[in-house]
Amino acid sequence: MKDQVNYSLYLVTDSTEAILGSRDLVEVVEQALLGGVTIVQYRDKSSDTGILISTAKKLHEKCKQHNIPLLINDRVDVALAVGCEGVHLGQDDMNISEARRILGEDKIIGATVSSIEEARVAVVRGADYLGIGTLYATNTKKNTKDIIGINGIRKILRFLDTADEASKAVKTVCIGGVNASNLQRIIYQLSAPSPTASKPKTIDGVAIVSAIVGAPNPKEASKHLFQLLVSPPPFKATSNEPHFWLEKDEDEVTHLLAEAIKATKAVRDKSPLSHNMTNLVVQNFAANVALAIGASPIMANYGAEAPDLSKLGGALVINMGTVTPDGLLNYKQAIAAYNAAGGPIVLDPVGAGATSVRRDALQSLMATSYFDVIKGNEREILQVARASGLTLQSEGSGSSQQRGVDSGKALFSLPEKAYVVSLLARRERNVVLMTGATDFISDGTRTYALSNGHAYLGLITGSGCTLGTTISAYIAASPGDKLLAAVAGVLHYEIAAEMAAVRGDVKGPGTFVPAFLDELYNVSVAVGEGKEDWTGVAK
Ligand code: 3NM
Ligand code: MG
Repeated sequence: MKDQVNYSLYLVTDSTEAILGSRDLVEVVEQALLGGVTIVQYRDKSSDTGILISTAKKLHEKCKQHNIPLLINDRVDVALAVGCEGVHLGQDDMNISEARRILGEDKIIGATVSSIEEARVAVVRGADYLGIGTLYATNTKKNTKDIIGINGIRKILRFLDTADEASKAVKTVCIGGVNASNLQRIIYQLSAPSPTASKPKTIDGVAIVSAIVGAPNPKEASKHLFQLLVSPPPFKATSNEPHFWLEKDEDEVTHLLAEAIKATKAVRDKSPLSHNMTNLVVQNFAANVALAIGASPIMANYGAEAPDLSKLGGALVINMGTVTPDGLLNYKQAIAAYNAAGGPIVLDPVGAGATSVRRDALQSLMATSYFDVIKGNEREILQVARASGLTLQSEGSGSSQQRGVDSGKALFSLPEKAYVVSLLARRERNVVLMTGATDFISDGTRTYALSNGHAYLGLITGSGCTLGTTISAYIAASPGDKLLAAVAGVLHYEIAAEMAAVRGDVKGPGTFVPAFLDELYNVSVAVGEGKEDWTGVAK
């Protein structure tokens, strides 16, 4: 019985004026049950014992009608009086072992945990499930101990996964700030395949207060949340069979190039919108690059425009090149719109390691967003890896402090780079591109090394940024396999650079820029119109 409990949409009640208002709690819970919540916790921190028991009895009646377990927050005595299915205990409540002695093996006992140590202790003491939080800051509970974010929850899940059998078996829900706008992303990010476990521990559910109890219509709200829970998120990446590190497998190269040609044609045929929220330095160049490859650019840094723009079938580029507090809010507004519409987003964390402001901005964006592609140079990607909570054993000899936005000296060997990129992509469930003389790109299962391009790209401004623009157009035009689309974008861009660099009229970086725009355009026309392919020039 106990192991059949469905924790997926876990309602925690609240009887305060701020959330419940003047409504009747029993009525609200009944609506939520009709909407599809799968388990209910009665949480009332202020009522007298008599009221707690009489309300709990009414709630238990309703829950039984729907065959849904009812748990009582904190009060083992109330649970006993009512005969409901169990209790939920905070860190300051009765010890789990004592509650177990009183309630017996059949009752459900859950525990609030916010750290690995608390999780370990709760499992040892016999908790059936863990409520892990606080995920995000919430108005519902102001005195929460720690805001641990997605990474904090991941760490606890990973710990449980690698500990004993009881830890592997314990159920988990996350709590704090979960609502319809972030539920799918939270589940998606907490369900990433693990590098070590073949069937990694994932979150079993989300615990929610205000998004249900405080909703104008708790039944519709629960129904909507349940629907989101069981549907794939709009931004879901296509998952493919694992491939292995590509050295020079001829078949694989032929396949990649054939796909790249299709993707180049698709950009030309569809002329997708490339919505750039980018820095002052590259706006003009990025727009020209987008036009040259056949895409349709818009430079729109105002987040309020994004809800409309996100519906046009294009992709968004977030380029942190000139981040400001205002800019960060605009990014977040735009990211929320594209994540909701399923429009792909490319994150270009320009100079992410350079200042604490940029490190914090990256951290904050990573914690609240899904990015389909993250591209950057070695130091930027290392900063992203840190923001994602990856601990890298060896970070080479150099310091990770970045000067300016140039790429600096290499920190990792080539196989290490490939490994970092694949680890990060697997963790974020997206595509990660680390640029350099050799580019590494991975979706966590397939990792490619590409070595096209020309040294002139390192001598002009915006070559990294406009590669992000190029990739955005490619994934907008070919969303089915984002890795192949991004690879195609890289190939188009870098092969055009090679062709430009050897032109007779190119004498240096200055003359390279217009020649590069010409060749981006020429590749697009030649491949897009099927006149020739460029497989011959790919290395
Ligand atoms: N416990 P909402 S956060 C009851 O972190 C509770 O342990 C938390 O409310 C914890 O879904 C929380 O409205 C409130 O954000 C969650
Ligand atoms: Mg408590």
